[in-house]
Amino acid sequence: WGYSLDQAIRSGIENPDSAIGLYAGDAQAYTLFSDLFKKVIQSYHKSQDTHVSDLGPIELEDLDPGKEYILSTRIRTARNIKGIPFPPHMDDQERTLVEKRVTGACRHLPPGLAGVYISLENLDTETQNRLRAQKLIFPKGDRFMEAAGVNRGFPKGRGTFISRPGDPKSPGNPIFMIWVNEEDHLRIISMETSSNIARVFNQLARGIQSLSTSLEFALDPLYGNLTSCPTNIGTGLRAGVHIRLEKLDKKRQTLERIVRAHHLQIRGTGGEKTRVRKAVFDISNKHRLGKTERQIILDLHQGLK
Ligand code: ADP
Ligand code: CIR
Repeated sequence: WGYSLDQAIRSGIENPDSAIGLYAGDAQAYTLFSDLFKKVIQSYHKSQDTHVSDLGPIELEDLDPGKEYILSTRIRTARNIKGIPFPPHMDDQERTLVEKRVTGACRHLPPGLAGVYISLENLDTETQNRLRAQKLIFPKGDRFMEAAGVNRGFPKGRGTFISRPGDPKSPGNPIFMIWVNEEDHLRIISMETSSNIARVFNQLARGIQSLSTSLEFALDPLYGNLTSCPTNIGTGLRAGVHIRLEKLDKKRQTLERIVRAHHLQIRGTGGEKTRVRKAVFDISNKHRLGKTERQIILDLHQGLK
């Protein structure tokens, strides 16, 4: 589909401080440039296992019902629609097509997940700021995504499907949403202001299962779900919490040791490549391939505990 090796490595070339620096503009990139991709995948996911999925319901104790440490839980996965180039290589028409397909599929979501689609085009600044503060919409991507071509035409053809625009009365204020045409065609997200990881995961799994019956996703027999960034293949799952750790904030080496031992990763309070503010860490699983979704959630729960 005309996506070249030069394009695949451009973000890393332009940003020598990249952690990965490699992007796939379509599903074929994974096979055409497999010599390079398989090395990056092996080195990041530490796995040569074939992708296996388990989205069955999970039961787990709530780690911190009193919200002493854990402020919120967010679990997301990434999907791309089969037959359409991925965000680094898609054009305006393809973005509109993805929007149509996703909003069409959302009409078949189970009643608890039904909601509205908010296009990022023509949003006034005040609404934009409010939705961004609630983490419901996404900003234009950073310099890594810019160099990869993901930001072309932003905000045209981008938006968020939101299940319930923040009902402050429901426990944990659960939200189910889909970011459309951010770094992948779909980022399917479940979150709430609680540490009830099982509830957040079960809601996400219901959403994924429903969407999978209406949309055909780009899937590889070995690598599972294919994504723009090779760190997101497999389950595509990033399950994490915002956790305030004031004491460990002063003992970063100890925190990093614990996190590494449980195959977790630390991100900043505002997301990837941001700073940790007021000792609020984003702690989530690092590997997305080689373990089922269920195993990733159980390992996260154990590590946080
Ligand atoms: P992604 O998870 O999509 O790979 P980021 O790390 O940039 O990308 O996170 C996306 C957004 O989600 C950021 O605004 C980040 O602050 C927010 N976020 C991540 N984890 C949580 C959480 N547990 N609670 C609330 N917001 C979160
Ligand atoms: C980079 O290479 O730094 C960016 N493209 C992001 C890669 C994925 N994030 C990560 O490993 N933390």
